[in-house]
Amino acid sequence: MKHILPNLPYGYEALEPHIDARTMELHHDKHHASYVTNLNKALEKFPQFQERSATWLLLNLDQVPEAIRTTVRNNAGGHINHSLYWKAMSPTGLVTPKGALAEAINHDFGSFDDFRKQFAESGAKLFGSGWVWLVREQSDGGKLMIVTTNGHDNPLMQGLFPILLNDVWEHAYYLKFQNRRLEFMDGWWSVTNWQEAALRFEHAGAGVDLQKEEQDALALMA
Ligand code: MN3
Repeated sequence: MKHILPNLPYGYEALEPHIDARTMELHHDKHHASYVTNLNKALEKFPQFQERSATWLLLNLDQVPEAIRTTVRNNAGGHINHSLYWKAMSPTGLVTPKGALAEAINHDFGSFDDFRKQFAESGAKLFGSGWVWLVREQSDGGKLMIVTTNGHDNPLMQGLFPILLNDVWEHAYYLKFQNRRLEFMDGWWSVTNWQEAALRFEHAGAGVDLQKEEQDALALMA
């Protein structure tokens, strides 16, 4: 079984002017595609791992042969995170979250504005390449938190379930915004897919075991 590059759920130009078409094209067709290619290539010599999902590989790196462990970490992570990322954006999304997710954001951050401020600050402070996430703790009544990860690590590696993510690697914004990461992040709220975030929030319930977590993650990516 080979890992497959998912199609973008909208056109390259769909998120203009907040994300330009050329950036989307390169980001999906070159960057994400290369993570898929590199992951498949790394697994060529290890057929016993070819049936494993990218999520399983990322969460069981200690079982992955040392010769390909770093490559798998970077590229399985890159594949998973970008698959989530395309779905975390929409040209026609809600501008603000609704329902249970909105209530949880108000409860755990004080207000939606405070959440956005903290999210932006975390993204701005992250040194180098990485991701900023809204996550939910996997405990009963799990609290929402903002975390960042370096490279292509995913919060599931810390037992935190991803609700929403923004890519703050320079390749996500450099063509249009150059060094102005905050400006990119600010415009990104206009294309945030709060419907998808709400769906993931519903799935991030209490006491979820990793196997089910993986199935949920894969189902949401399908
Ligand atoms: Mn990226």
